[in-house]
Amino acid sequence: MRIYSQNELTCILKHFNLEQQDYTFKALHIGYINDTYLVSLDGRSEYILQRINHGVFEDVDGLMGNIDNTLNHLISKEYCKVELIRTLSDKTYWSEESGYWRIMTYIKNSTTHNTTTSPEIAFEAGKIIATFHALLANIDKDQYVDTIPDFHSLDLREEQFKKALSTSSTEKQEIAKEAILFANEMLSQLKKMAPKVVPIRICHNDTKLNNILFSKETRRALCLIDLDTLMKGCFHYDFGDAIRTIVNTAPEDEKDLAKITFDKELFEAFIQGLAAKSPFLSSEELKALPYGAILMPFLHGIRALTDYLNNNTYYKVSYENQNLDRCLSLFDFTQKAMDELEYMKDLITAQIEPL
Ligand code: GN1
Ligand code: MG
Repeated sequence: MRIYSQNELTCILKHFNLEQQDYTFKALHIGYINDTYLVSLDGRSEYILQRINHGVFEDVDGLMGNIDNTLNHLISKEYCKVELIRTLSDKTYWSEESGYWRIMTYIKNSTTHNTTTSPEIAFEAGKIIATFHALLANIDKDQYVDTIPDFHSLDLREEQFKKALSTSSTEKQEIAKEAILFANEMLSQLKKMAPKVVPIRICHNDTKLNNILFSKETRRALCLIDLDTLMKGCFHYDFGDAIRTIVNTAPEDEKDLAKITFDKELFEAFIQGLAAKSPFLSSEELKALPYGAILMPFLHGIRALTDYLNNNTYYKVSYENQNLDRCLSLFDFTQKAMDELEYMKDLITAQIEPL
């Protein structure tokens, strides 16, 4: 990540409709895609400034339109409002040679969790995801652009994986031998398991635990952040991304696979959080949830493996083999979720009422 100077960032802020003061900027090394800065005034955090990764998100205008439209619908006393600061010419982002920039309000006294062992946090996560989906249930889907077409398509990820296999070094393939074997086996299993009819919704499409803001005071979940992948999708995508980061108490790139867990207490708390809202999922969607809990860690694992084989061209990595470590850890959780398929089915049927 190229770190922009205080001066450069101050110049960018001048294009936005906010009081021009002596802000300070701190680079936050979060996420694998965008560059994020915390903007503070007199030691108080005020805004989040981001440089959008245009290599990954080609249609920035469409992406910002999706976010703007969604924020107008995420209004409820059970959901904390995040606002986009517009530019002086009333646009939702500023673009110049250095890239595409946007600013959002910072929610005071908020925090995120990379991992958790707390059933209370798992419950809150389930509840806020349910609230988010209930608020967006009747939104006009045609207004949305696909910010990354086929983002969670298994076929696309398989194709990219096969292409990477055909061009990568034999040395890398040897190092990743077991992961490649597992990927091929799971691809054929998941194809057989895929649900036939699942309704399309507007989904967040990246509901990992650290994309949920929590209040430091009340410990309640406040809202979802990182809205770049808001677009059409199936609820089981958002379910699976939450499960892979909540029910597994270890981080996504954990090297010690013995630490990867499928923690049933956390799973149950998350399900109870979903069930705490009035029913919003159809019976087809409920049936697809266990599949989502296996699909999503696998999809992220195969994407990380593909990027490892491609010499780390997509994700930012902090060390050479990070993508391989992420893959192995995500594949390990995939297998652990697979082993709990029947348990998940029974619990979901017992706890969540369909629409
Ligand atoms: C990427 O940069 P970040 O963490 O928001 C990725 C997600 C993954 C995530 C972690 C556009 O998101 O799909 O869940 O890494 N986003 C994109 O694995 O590829
Ligand atoms: Mg993201």
